[in-house]
Amino acid sequence: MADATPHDATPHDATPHDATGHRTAPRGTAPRATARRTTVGIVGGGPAGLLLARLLHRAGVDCVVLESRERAYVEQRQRAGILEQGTVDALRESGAADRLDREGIVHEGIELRWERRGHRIDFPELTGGRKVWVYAQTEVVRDLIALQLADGPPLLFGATVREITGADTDRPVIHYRHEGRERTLECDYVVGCDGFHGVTRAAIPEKHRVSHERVYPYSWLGILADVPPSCDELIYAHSRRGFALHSMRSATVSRLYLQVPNDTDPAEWPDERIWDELDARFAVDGEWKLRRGPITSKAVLPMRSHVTEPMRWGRVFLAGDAAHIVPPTGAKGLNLAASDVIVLARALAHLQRTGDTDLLAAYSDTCLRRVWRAEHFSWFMTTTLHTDPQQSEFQTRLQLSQLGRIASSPHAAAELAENYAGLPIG
Ligand code: FAS
Ligand code: PHB
Repeated sequence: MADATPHDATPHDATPHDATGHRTAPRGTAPRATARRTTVGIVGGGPAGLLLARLLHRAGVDCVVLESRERAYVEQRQRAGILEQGTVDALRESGAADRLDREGIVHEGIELRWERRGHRIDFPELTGGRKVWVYAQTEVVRDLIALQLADGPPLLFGATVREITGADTDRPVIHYRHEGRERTLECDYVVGCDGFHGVTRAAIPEKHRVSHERVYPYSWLGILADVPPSCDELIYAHSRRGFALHSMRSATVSRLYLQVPNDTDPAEWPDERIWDELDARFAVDGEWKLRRGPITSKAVLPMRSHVTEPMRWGRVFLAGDAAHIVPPTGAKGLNLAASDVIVLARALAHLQRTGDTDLLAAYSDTCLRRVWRAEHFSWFMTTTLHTDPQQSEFQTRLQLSQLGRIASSPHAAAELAENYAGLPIG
């Protein structure tokens, strides 16, 4: 493998300059000109790229974010809903949590439901105080974009990265198209935060890149509905008809998911059919009732587990979905992206302060330990709670036994609670 230890670099003055060498747009506006050099080039303006930029900016490390989509598109993409303590702490440290602290909903547990019974998992009791926040990824992204456009570092929308060259040199270059022109950004380091379908992963030579993959034999049909949630905390339901999840976005908007076959067309699921099926899957003894309301969005989400190793090659790093994918049953995707960039920002700030590359050299191994823990937990939640149409009665009985064990053993419940609420980072 090429020398993957980044050469010592005393980060240069990377004030972004336009093609004529002048400083780019002053603080407070998105740069009209385009940057040509920076310390850290970040590909992708999703939660990973934006949080990394915020953390680096606060540490005085120059960076530029290149995002292919337009702002409106990035801000409306419906995705994750649960933030772990570590993610919330990082957003607070970077000054991006004001609205989260006003509007986020603190949750201290979840309910598991199966065979018409429910069992609550109490996070603080089982983890020594940890909890989670309900605050949609769309809101996290909105908050980070607003901060970055107001306070820097440069964030370019409509900037599509074509490729990264020089990954194993001390000057990797990002080649991208912006405002109709092919451009380059020379960096000390490049970080691929460009998601599962991005281009940065290809900077790792194929013969040195190992991918681990599992595709699940079912998908999720996710809906948003203008109806108050029928529960105070999330309900994860196992049923022989298939999995269902009751989440939320606010006191007036519910977010629900139900397991469907792969390649399901949302058009096959009119509102009435969705509510009837959810009713059947959430069925429980007692007074509980599922509130219905107008469904404002429907989308089918395939489910896969994926890990690319290593998460670094020379001076190019991968973070978030560019490096790994988890099925959303464990609410880990966004939080794993956040933990990657928290580790990376610490390493780059350490380099800037001390010139020492030891934390950077350890980045991939440090992150992969947590990635594989999250992969296992997401696989466990998915295979315990979903009913594969091909599964045997034996497999169903194993699932029911596991759920019964969690309900009867504080040790089994604590294992779930610790993983769900999030393990310490780094
Ligand atoms: P992202 O994919 O969010 O962002 C990558 C960014 O890079 C995008 O903005 C993209 O436009 C940009 N990009 C790509 N190629 C580029 C290029 N060549 N040049 C420039 N920019 C480029 N997780 C959960 O925890 N719970 C959930 O319920 C959940 N639901 C999900 C539903 C869907 C449909 C998907 C796809 C994911 C879901 N996830 C969920 C996981 C999701 O939240 C991810 O973990 C999270 O978005 C990861 O953030 P990033 O790594 O920043 O990647
Ligand atoms: C969501 O609110 O979108 C959500 C919550 C928990 C999950 C997955 C998605 O496990």
